[in-house]
Amino acid sequence: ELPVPRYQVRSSPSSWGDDYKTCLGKFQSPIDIREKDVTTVSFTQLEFSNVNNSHTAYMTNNGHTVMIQSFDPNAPLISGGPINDTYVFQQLHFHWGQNDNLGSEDLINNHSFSMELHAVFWKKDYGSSEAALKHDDGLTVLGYLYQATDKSNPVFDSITWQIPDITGVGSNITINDTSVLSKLIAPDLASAQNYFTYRGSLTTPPCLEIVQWIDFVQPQYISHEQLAAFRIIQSTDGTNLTHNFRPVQPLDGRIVYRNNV
Ligand code: SG7
Ligand code: ZN
Repeated sequence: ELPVPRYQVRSSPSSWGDDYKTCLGKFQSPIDIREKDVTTVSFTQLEFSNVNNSHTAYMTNNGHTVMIQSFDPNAPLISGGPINDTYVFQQLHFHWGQNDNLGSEDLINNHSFSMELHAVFWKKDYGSSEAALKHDDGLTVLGYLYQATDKSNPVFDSITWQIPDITGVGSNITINDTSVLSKLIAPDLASAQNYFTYRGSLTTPPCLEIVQWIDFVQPQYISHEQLAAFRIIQSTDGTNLTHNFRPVQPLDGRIVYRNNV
């Protein structure tokens, strides 16, 4: 079991390092990606498989985010791009803010987006998501930035109306749309190759430095109302989880790459 992060004042991200020394390390996430400082590299094609199959997906309030999982043996896979091996989909989840002007974890040119989706994949060779956590190339996380707008995004039709059913910590439901994973994580072919990538960490304790981050450059959109639905879930301490993003961490000399498209 991983520890539960708290974003309220009493145990805010700035004090995670008291109990988890790794949270003070030199490969922490999120970061501010400065476009003028990135290094452009030509990676091989980032490939997705099994992503467009139908998947029965479950949505859970785990006390720190809304998480969507599938226990399907044909889980989505990724390979290529900055990663050398095959990585297996584990879960996706969201980070949001108290208002639409903030909420994303990674920033681009110091700009916050309104929400960020993280799709977590573990290295297949390690046999399980738990075992992968023990290796410095254990995880790849795909990051998708969302900007709040007036227009609602049909991708969230099967999600936001059911969030009122999972306000309690630990509650979960089945999503009534077997293509929800594909809609959320399979970007169109052109956007899929347009990304930043860097070495970093989990953004919650224990902040393990085992993640190859791949952040898509093209922002997605979500309506103000759809986004507001996320802020009603309860957090572990019983208050509303109004925000759950970690502030940016020092780059400490790391290089951020951009795929040459
Ligand atoms: C989320 O962020 C959770 C965690 C996740 C953590 O709050 O979804 O996942 C589970 C299974 O509770 O931790 C190991 C892991 O995926 C950190 O993930 S993140 O770095 O992508 N934000
Ligand atoms: Zn995350």
